[in-house]
Amino acid sequence: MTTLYNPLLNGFHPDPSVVKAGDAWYLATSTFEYLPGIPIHRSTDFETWELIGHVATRPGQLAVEEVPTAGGAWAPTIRHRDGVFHLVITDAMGRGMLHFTATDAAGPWSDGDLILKADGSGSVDGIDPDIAWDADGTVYITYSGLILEGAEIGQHLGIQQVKVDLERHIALEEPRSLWSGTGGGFPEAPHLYEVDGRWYLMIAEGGTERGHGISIARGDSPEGPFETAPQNPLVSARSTTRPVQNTGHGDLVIGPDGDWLCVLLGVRPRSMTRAFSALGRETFVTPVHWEDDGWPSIEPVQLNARPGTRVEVAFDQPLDGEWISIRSLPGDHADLASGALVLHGNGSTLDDPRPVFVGRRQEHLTNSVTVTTDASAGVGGLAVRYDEHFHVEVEAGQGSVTARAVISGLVQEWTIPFGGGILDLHIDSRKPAPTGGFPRTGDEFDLSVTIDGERTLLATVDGRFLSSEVTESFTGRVIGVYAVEGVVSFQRWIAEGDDE
Ligand code: 6LW
Repeated sequence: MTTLYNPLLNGFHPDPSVVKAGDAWYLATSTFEYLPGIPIHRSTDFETWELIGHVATRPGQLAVEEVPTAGGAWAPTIRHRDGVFHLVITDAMGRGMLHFTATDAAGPWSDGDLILKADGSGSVDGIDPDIAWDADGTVYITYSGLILEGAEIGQHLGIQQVKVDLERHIALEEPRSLWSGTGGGFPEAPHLYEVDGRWYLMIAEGGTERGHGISIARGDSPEGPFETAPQNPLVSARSTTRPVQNTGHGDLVIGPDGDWLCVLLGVRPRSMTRAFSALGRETFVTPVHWEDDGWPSIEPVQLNARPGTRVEVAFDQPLDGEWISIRSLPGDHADLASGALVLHGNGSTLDDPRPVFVGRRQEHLTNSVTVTTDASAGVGGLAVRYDEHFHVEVEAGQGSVTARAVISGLVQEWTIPFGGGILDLHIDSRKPAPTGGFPRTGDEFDLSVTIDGERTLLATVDGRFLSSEVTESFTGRVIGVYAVEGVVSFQRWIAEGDDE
């Protein structure tokens, strides 16, 4: 039973991979269409995690500018060898399967090299690459053989492996199929570990939803053959009422007290049997025990929510690394020269692939954000975004303030007149109002505005529509400011929330 806070990383941080280097642990997670991409968090106690940088901070490292919703940076593996950090990942529907290196996990990281098929005809075709070395220094890339493009898009070839020349970044053979689980759908997230002379192949199977789980097999060689563990799945929340669901996609590491730990993804759904996960897939941790028979057992994930937080930003400093933008870098949009955050609209709205938007992950299930805004010379506001098809916002400019809900093409607006000047925009995510019966949704949004000291509730919107179960997006809620036309300045951001 871990006494560590769980989630380890609040807000959408799926597909975690962890490595120990020196006296610290480093976590890498997925970022999909957002930039900067692939955050690296560091801890010396597995309790407090600090965002120390990102792998993808420069144009060209990932090609997410054009990726479809939830394409982009999927599922990294981070390892450390001979003083060098290695990170492999698939830039899904972008560049392909990539290998990045750095001597400092905080960066700068390399530009990223494509891992080519043996015939050099393009990227090895698959997701969730793992990188491992055997005693001879042979490099194994083991991955999930999901075809992402072409006529066979969506076909799944199971767990695949190639030996790779890491200098030339090319496979040395055609892909070989390995053990691919116990029959669950979507065998993915493979990781190889050599423990006491045996090679263990751990994977996720069952899909990243409620059927998700972790299974393991072992053999005498990194190439297999592998024998499946008798007690698979090692961990899964399927068919349970545990507060952390969808647990899977894990990576193993020896923790601070010398015991093994598994970091993995999970969600915290709320409501009734369907239940909705507003924050998306977060990073959790759970203890691992090696049994006498040489097989590991993994404990069910225990929820141990962190205390609430309050973030206040006056925009008089450079933006910290928690700010992210969509298929573009925050620096492409944020003008901080005046001591406020000024955004220059270009006609793009939140329905478009690259809006003028700068935001932060929603990290708490109950959350309030207020931003002080001057839209006298433009149109823009405060939004909660899941993706282009699912977002809610409070928008000011051109003589009015409008609350808007966009739900997969359905749009509803609530508008009041506004004479111009500075105003506060508010979006609160809160538990649903009691109905006397079972809850029918996970949360509700209150969309409000304060003008000349008077706060007005413009609309209340059901939060279920901005959840991973409804949107089918791999990400999670991101709350941010945006501009559509003209110049909009934001002077103060206050976000506070907790997980009560
Ligand atoms: C990731 C794969 C997965 O590559 O979804 O469902 C993909 N699990 O392991 C994106 O998170």
